[in-house]
Amino acid sequence: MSHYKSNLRDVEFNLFEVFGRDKILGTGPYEDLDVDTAKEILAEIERVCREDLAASYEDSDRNPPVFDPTTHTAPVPAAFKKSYDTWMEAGFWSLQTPAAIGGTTAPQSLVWSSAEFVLGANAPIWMYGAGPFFARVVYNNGTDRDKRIAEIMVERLWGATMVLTEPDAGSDVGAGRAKATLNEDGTWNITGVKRFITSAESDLQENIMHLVLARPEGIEGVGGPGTKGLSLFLVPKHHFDPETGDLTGERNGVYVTNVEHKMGIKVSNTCELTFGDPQVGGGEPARGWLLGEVHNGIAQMFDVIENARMMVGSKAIATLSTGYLNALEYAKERVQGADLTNAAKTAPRVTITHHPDVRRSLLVQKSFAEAMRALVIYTACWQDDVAIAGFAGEKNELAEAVNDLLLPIVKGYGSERSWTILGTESLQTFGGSGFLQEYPLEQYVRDAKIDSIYEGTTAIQGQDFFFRKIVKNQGQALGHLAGEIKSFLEAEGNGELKESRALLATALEDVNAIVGHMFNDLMASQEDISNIYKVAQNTSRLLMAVGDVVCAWLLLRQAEVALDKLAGAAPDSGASKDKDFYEGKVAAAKFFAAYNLPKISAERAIAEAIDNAIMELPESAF
Ligand code: ST9
Ligand code: FAD
Repeated sequence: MSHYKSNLRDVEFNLFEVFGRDKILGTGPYEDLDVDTAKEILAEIERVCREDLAASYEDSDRNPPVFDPTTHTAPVPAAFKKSYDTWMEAGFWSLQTPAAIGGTTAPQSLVWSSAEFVLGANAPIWMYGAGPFFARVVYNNGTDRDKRIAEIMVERLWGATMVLTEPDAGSDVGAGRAKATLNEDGTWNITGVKRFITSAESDLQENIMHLVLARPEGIEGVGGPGTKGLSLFLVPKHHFDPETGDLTGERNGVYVTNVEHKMGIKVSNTCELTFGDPQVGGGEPARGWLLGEVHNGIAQMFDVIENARMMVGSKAIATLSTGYLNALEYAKERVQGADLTNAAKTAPRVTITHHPDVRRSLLVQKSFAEAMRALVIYTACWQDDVAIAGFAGEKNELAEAVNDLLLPIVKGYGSERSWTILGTESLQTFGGSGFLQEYPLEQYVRDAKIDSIYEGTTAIQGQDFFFRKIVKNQGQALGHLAGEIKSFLEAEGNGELKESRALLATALEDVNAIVGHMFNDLMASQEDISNIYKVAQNTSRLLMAVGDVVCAWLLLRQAEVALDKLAGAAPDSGASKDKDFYEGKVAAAKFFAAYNLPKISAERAIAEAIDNAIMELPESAF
């Protein structure tokens, strides 16, 4: 039986009943895709994930790859390889690969909806299989030479990596010391040691293309300090014929010199990668090409990072959803204790779903999982708008900015809420059994913890959210989002949601006040720079508070749709068939608003009372 429990019904509800994706299919860039085909794609991906990809999830954890330092290899377990091959042969990777290099044009809302199934069933398959997605960045930023390399990466389904981190350069990417020197033939030699590089070694592909940030040396005007002095190089594991893609048989001097032993996602090789060390491998130089022949590495790498941040948030949220559905199944079967209303010693024992605290816990899980699924798909809808404008030869700056604003919420808020709730609620629902390897929960918790760390820790997401996505953007995207929520509140809604809407209105006011307070502290830092510490004490708080508000709003939007369906008001009402589903939607929205939104007033009070006491405390007093 599969560990993976999906929620295809809710994915379709979001796409076609809430966010109106049917309206963009059959037109513009998506002319060749209709609703029925989109639904078939979703259903088939869901099946493959539940049956084939999930099959190796547990085995990959119990029998992780073993690094051989003599050969610099770390082959993956056979069961995982089988799942990986099934996924790549199914060809759905093409949905996120440009048509110009062998992909298919599909809306990002469909891509990220289906990604949930892969990321929930066996996320490392998505990561090892991301080569064609990386090819998109190579293609979009590349010269003709690079565009051909991108084609080869897709044709031959090579692996690819993003190579930023070094022992002394984690969050602070700009501290990276790896160097690049120009050769006479226009290629570059890379030297240095990178660490924590995902998918840098396996036996899954014939070649791996590393996208490496390094600092050019000896060229005037480039290679200065910080992130802006970094350039992006394409560095293959094996050299190849740039016309045909055939391997030349020559090894490039980039070797994996360690694979980390980790808490979770053990099958996803996390590698130390050594470039151009004469003592390592055959001592060959590590040769590569400068992407696009321009020194614009950090901006190019952010094309990868933005996509990977969306992926990491989606991975966490997908794990919470399957965690919840496993917990729900268990709770419906586990008999323990009597109903609280029957105090007799001989009272019949009931399933734990009869206990108020278990119901509370299940609704915490359901409401967050469904709210954050909506958050992912809503964000992807803005990406659809960006693509639709691009197809028409235009630029939709608002859609770009709102997508940018939402990304740290998907990544930072999504991962924090998911990993916490998986531990405190989903695993907890199983009691002692949750602690056992017999059930998938303990692996889910271990596998999801990384999501709040890599691709920028939550602290980094909070700073990105406030300083870049709000201040640098002059509040335009946030203003637009707040405006959408306000319009929702002002529109005549279903009376049943009156109290929830009132809670949302107060919470929106509270986050506006937190933002205002942070702006004041920021202004005050021009007079006294230490005020910037106050701002930075509130950045993660703001990220989480806005996440709660957006999620509450999305759930209430869903509840409005559900109430319409239940009342049979909408012409295509499926009320009787889906009664439980829609009632669950209304209940989740009301619950989320009642249990979370009042806390934002307390967060506001905390934010407004921030002083610099913690910064003045001597380190020795900690
Ligand atoms: C990692 C990998 O952790 C984990 C999992 C890997 C799985 C891989 C496989 C799957 C992924 C598939 C991906 C496929 C890709 C395909 C795509 C297409 C479909 N947004 O503020 P400044 C830029 S990897 C955009 O001064 P500092 C911008 O150019 C390791 N751009 O920063 C800016 O210039 P300007 C992950 C942004 O103080 C420039 O950077 N590591 C953004 O110099 C400088 O900005 C991390 O994530 C943004 N949000 O540096 C590091 N932000 O302003 C975390 C910056 O002129 N640390 N830029 O526009 C940070 O993010 C830091 O804030 C910092 C600070 C390094 C940016
Ligand atoms: P640090 O940056 O040292 O952070 C330590 C703590 O300090 C954190 O809590 C952090 O939030 C906090 N902190 C640091 N700076 C600040 C600040 N300015 N303000 C507030 N708080 C701060 N990297 C790649 O390049 N490619 C990969 O494929 C890749 N895959 C990974 C896979 C795994 C399993 C792991 C564990 C890591 C991977 N990484 C990868 C690296 C990952 O992106 C970094 O670990 C992450 O960005 C944090 O860097 P760090 O570990 O050096 O922690």
